Amino acid sequence: MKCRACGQKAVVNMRQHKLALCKDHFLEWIPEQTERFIEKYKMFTHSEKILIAVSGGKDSLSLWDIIHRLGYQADGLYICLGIDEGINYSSESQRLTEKFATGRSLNLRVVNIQKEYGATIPEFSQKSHRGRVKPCSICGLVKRHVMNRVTRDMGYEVLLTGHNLDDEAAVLFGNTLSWAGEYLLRQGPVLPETTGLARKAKPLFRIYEREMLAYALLRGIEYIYDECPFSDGSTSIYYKQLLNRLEIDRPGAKQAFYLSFLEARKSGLFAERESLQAELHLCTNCGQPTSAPGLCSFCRMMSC
Ligand code: Q46
Ligand code: ZN
Ligand code: ZN
Repeated sequence: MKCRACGQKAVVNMRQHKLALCKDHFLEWIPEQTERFIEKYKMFTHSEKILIAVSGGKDSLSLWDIIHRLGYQADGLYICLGIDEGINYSSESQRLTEKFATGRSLNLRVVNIQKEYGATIPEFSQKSHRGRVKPCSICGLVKRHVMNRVTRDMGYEVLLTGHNLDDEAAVLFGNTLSWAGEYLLRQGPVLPETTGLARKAKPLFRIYEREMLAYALLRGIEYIYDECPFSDGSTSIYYKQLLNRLEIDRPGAKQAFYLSFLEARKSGLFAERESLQAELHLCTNCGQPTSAPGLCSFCRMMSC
């Protein structure tokens, strides 16, 4: 297989684009594509202050690398969840994130959940569910709260996350299986700022996971190979596997599934629902939005 741009040996073949590229051209192509999507979906501009949520994994560190190469002003936010599970998951991912930032002279903010809120994520989960279920719902709640708080309070205009196309397609697949209208309405590459909530964008949402993996490896980015130990057996991994099976027979199926959803929504698939959108209230303690008056779920959990 030859690189379409220069005829040298290709290292990546993207069947969904009918495009094979050599290392150098692939490493140029990914930031070019990302820039194109940032502009097309009006995610943010060069004059805005950007915060990137980084976990130490391949997607978020590669995103920071790309955004930096494209000349945007972006700081990183690492949230230490206090997950150990015998593999030092949090401390190792923090070490790699700090190494990445230091090596490129980038500004990294670190929020340690245990230091700031008195317990690690597994400990919070133990308290609320007595360890019966995985800590993921609590973890998601805490991460969303902290990311939004830091973005707003530190004067950033937009928060970026490293979700790739496989992540987005798997979430969409789950939401479609249960026709979760509220979630389908909110899923997209850019969530505009609303009262109490910062703007969010996912610049990698059109890039396949395997390409992000190739990017991280070819750029020599040191990231944490282990997934969070609590992600084992998760439904999102199962949905990703199902979609990948579909992709083998029909290259581009994952991408078409997600993009045709965005198109359908744009042409009014959920128009009626949108006008009925539930009224949001602001939490009386932290000021972030909540569906019921009074405290938001994060502040309720903290007050227990
Ligand atoms: S939610 Fe669950 Fe993830 Fe939190 S506890 Fe780990 S797997 S990190 S995206
Ligand atoms: Zn080439
Ligand atoms: Zn609150």
